[in-house]
Amino acid sequence: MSEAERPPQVWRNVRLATFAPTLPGIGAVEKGALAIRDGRIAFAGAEADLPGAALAGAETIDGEGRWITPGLIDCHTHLVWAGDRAHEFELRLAGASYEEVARAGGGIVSSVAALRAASEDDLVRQTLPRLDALLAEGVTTVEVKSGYGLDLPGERKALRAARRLGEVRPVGIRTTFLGAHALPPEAGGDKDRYIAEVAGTMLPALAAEGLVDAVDAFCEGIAFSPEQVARVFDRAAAHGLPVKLHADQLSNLGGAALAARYQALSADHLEHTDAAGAAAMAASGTVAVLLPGAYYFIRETKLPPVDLFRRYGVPLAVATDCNPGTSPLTSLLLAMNMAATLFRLTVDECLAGVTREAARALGILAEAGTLEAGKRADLAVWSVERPAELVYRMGFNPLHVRIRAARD
Ligand code: DI6
Ligand code: FE
Repeated sequence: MSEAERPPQVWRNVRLATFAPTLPGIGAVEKGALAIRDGRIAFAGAEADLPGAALAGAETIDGEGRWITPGLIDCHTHLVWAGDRAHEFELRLAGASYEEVARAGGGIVSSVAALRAASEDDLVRQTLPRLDALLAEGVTTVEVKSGYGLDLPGERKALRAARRLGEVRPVGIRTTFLGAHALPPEAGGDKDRYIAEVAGTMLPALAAEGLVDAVDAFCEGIAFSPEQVARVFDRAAAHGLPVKLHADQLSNLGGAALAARYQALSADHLEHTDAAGAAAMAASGTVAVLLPGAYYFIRETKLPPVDLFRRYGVPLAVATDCNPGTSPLTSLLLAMNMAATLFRLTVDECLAGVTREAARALGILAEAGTLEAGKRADLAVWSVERPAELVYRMGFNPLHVRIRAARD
């Protein structure tokens, strides 16, 4: 039985955090009900308003006052990788910086060697425990970036493995091509030539194979310049693909403004973004994806300018950045706690940041991210008294049940 063939369900006696744009804050509905039919939300609102038709032929469930949120969305991960970087972690504990490890041939490039040596099956197998950890906390959609292949076969293998995750687990997978992540060792230091290959060969080939939902790049001194990123983005635009950017993580190269110039869905990290960058993002509707796991793990001290983002009205999302080098984090609940504690996001901002705003950052808000009739029935049901508990606790998982009722 496919998920969509399940009988209709009605949850009564629940509280809803709908995140509907018409309601303030988290869009709370106390004394709520939620109906699912054909894998879609048929009704989400006050139980008193539940139409009789929603009950026809439906299984009725007493939610016992539990809270229902949209299924959580992890909108920035590098989930598919091989091996681990625990040794590098030890080097950094002994005093080496992330940049020093990268310059010494460690870092991203060591994950490239491991990924190239792994088979597609291997990649799926090694990634599943990480995916399962996310799903166990109510995640129903995960963005997965490539960027550890850095050649056409490697990037293809990673993106195919990512897509397969969505076949073996009930989860939505959005794939992002991140060929411009790092310079592969065989490039001999020639960044321009490698970028020409990313933009001219890899991107068109992978897009033609239907493996790419969005295109990302790492704009940084240790990675690629704004001009090089722009060449990749121009090609993405020519293929009608939306872009995202690792921007202003370790220094300010004007990444946020660059992303905004290309109407990027999101600019991510942003610790070093300035007022001009925030203003540009607001004007283009680009979401600021905050990644407190990486901030914590590399002991960054520069805080992302959350107040600036608020002042200019930049939407805020929160994600794990799950990757082997700077954020081996497989808990979106903990990412919310870190965003609150380290970045001083409010509880409502954290919760919206892993639901509605994360959907916006992936360009899937019409389908997911809020509890509104017509959207996919991607839900998380929580055994909590108040939604703040999802942000406040550390290492505790109050998920009652996760529902992923329809395919993308
Ligand atoms: N920024 C990051 O934090 C990760 N990638 C990126 O562009 C790091 C990836 C890694 O070190 O493996
Ligand atoms: Fe990242």
